[in-house]
Amino acid sequence: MITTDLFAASQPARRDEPLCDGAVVLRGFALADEAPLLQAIEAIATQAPFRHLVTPGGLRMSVAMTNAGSLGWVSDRRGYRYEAFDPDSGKPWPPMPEVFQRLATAAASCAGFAGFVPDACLINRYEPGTRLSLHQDRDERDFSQPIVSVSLGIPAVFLFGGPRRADPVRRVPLAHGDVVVWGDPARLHHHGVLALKPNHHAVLGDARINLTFRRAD
Ligand code: MD3
Ligand code: FE
Repeated sequence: MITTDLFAASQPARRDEPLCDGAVVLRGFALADEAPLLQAIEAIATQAPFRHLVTPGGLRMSVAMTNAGSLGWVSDRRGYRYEAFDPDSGKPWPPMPEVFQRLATAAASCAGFAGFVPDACLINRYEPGTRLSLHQDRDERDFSQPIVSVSLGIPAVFLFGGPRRADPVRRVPLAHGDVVVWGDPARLHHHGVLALKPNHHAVLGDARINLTFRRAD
């Protein structure tokens, strides 16, 4: 069919990798928006600097975090929750940039979750040696809403388990520009990130930045 051939000739090949029912890796999906994404992250970090949160148990997280959107994820001795105000400044979190929102909605739609409108973007910054131990994301109101993650900078090995903590864990390498959509029934699967190896990225330096888009409220 002519229209199919023209489309194939004009678009870079999409290599979507389903991980399981509900979860799909969209390789390189964010590359087209690289420059505006990085510019937006820089602007957010100027208003709401990356910081190391403390877990309810009193441990300093090795991942540095900030947020954009009407709600931001925070952790302290009192617990994990979403807050409308940055506890460090008392000001609202920086608004969700348009390029963030558009990318998250488009990725979710590619994965079969039409109409996803995130109200929170948690921004995680990793350096070599930083890890994120196995956990579930359950501070959001509606688990039928997916989470969209965007990886930027140096590569990481993502750990993807199952609904129970003891379920076997797969290792999924994630590179600059990769986007993953995690929806029902993978939404409550355990996941984490292995300690990053020493590495360098031409644009981001010795760092990985991960955006996770959520519908918190
Ligand atoms: C699978 N972040 O912020 S993103 C987190 O790379 C978090 O910074 C990791 O886990 C990172 O909570 C992984 C991928 C991710 C996010 C949410 C999920 C995977 C998920 C929710 C359910 C299942
Ligand atoms: Fe998570």
